[in-house]
Amino acid sequence: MACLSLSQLQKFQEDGFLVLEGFLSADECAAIQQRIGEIVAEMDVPPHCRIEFSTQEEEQLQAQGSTDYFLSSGDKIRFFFEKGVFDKKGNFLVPPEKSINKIGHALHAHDPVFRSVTHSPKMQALARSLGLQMPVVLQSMYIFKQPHFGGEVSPHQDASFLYTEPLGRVLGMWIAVEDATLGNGCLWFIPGSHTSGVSRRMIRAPAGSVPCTSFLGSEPIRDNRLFVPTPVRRGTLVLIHGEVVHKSEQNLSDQSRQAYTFHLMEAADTVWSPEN
Ligand code: AKG
Repeated sequence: MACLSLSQLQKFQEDGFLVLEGFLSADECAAIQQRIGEIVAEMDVPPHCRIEFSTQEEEQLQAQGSTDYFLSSGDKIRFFFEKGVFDKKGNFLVPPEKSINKIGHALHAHDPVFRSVTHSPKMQALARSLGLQMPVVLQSMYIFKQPHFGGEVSPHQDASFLYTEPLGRVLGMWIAVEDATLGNGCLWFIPGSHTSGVSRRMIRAPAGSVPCTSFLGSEPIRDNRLFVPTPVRRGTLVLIHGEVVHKSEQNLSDQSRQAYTFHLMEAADTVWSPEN
């Protein structure tokens, strides 16, 4: 199952994404959720969420703190929150475990459960069958898509943030840890949208500059009718080409839609942009 058939490989090349049902068992998903519960129970709330701000200057400092926290999270396990879950003093307005948007970006490096999922023999077999020779893990995330208010992820291409030369070297492995449905914010794709480059690139500004990032180019307004919903059962792995356009909608249902995702890069003959 971890080895792709010729027709699966062709489908991935045509569409820019591929659904692999039953990649993880229910027990493997339950072990991931248990570990996430432990990590959340030990969570430290980041200082920029605790700052009480009243002037515009303080508000700016808080925004700066939150961007720094994000940009320096590549080798850490850090917590990112939904909007409106803290009061002005940084106290939770909802139970802490319901406040998190995602955890990133190095669960695969620091946590034994996520390390073993990311580097499992079946994941390695899958990477081999995709023809990867020197796969490196760029980042990992646990996405909560909380019931009732889990935020939308607007249409994007992953290579806008994980840019390489040449393009076509980045691959997302997205695993549904819970059922992902039309109601709770499943992924949507524009099939075949991975073949015409990237429309925008996020560029990191030199250290100390404000703002810390900017975009080259812009995300075009996409025709919503081109998006195809991809509801999947718990344990399904969705392969995501680095340039395929995808999104997910806000979760207004009463079911969460948790997912573990990480990105691989083929390192052979690839330049990872230092501006990422
Ligand atoms: C990604 O992993 O690139 C995504 O866009 C994930 C979006 C989601 O899980 O809702």
